[in-house]
Amino acid sequence: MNAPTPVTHTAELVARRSVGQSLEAPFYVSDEFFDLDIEAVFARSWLFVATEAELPEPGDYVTVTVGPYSVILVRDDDEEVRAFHNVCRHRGARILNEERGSVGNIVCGYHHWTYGVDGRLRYAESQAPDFDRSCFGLRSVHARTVTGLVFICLAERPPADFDEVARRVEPYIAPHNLPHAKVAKQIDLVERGNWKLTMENNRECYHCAGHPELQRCYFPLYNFTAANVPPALLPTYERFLKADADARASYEALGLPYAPIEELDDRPTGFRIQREPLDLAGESFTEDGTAAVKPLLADFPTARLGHLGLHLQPNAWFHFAADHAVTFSVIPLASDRTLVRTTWLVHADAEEGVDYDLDALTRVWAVTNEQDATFVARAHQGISSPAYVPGPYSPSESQVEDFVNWYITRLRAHLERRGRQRR
Ligand code: 3BY
Ligand code: FES
Ligand code: FE
Repeated sequence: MNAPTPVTHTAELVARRSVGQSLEAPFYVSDEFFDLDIEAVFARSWLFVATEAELPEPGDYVTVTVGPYSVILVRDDDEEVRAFHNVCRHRGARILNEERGSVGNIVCGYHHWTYGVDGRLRYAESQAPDFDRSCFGLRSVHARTVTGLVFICLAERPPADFDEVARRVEPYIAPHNLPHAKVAKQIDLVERGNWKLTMENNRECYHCAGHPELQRCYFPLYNFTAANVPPALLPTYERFLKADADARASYEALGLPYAPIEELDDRPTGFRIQREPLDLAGESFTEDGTAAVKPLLADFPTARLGHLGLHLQPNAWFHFAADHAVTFSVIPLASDRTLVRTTWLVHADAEEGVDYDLDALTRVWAVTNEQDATFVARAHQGISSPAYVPGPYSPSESQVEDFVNWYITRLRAHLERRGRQRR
């Protein structure tokens, strides 16, 4: 009989991680790493959690669960998006128990302590005369909006580099006019796999043959170069080069930023942004590449401007086309379960059934997500087998490696910090 597998401590697995290949199994399947990921990554990074279009009016709220945390995002009376811990300052009850809604005040259902949408405690019945309400406001969470996208950070001191990242991506995203968008559809998909498998899968197109619908409008060449493009895709690559040259000329003429910025692995808020052409009609993520929505969401004179792609560490990616935007937010639920929340945004004036057909708008990414969920589940199942050993990344998977390097750097920094605090 084989000797039982020795239990290896998380810190040792982090320390011995070898570059150029996928992580060892416990990173994906163990509860210890799930807890460490929440503590070291999700409780410390800026997280993309919602779009401003989900909270159009004062009092509108969305609750977000991140590991043991529950956070209320709410639009206050000054129309700012604020975030608070969803924990009553009386005896701790979770206050808002729906995923979203609209409130005048935030009222705890237990003993009815009543908070304003600014977090201040406004009313607490039958207290002693010297009770000071001003000491018991909701605990706030850092929240920021960047051109219509809502981010939170659970850390007391959030990573300082976010200002710079926001400043650099804003000129790319601003023309897409997200502050004038409405939500056309949101789909929550629970993938049966670890959140890192969801993110890794997003960072490569080595698997894109598994996306027949997406491949029609999206050049499945992500991170391939002339040297390693799959032979079957050579005609597509030729078409891409031509479309790319045309697209660049249009971007230049319109003054649209398009050059890739790629800083994925060595900063707390890793990001990558680039504007690129789409295939076929070149306008949108639809079967034939034509725009699915009129009026356009972006301030563009034509829809034929491809898409702007944004990748953010740790938990998001985005595709902005002329007629709509799609946002993807990834939230770990358990070591083997991950929420992928996809939101389609269209111009607030666009009327469903008149200006767009919801199925035509959402079909490509909805089926692509389902296909990706299958890949993620298969990866998780295979990695759960005792027979799994880490395997090598190919050149077109370099951004998977960037993601994993970024992740390991975050864990190492966290473990060092924890070690220093204990000494
Ligand atoms: O969502 C993305 O960014 C794409 C989709 C296919 C592969 N990935 C790079
Ligand atoms: Fe909220 Fe008592 S726990 S009012
Ligand atoms: Fe995919």
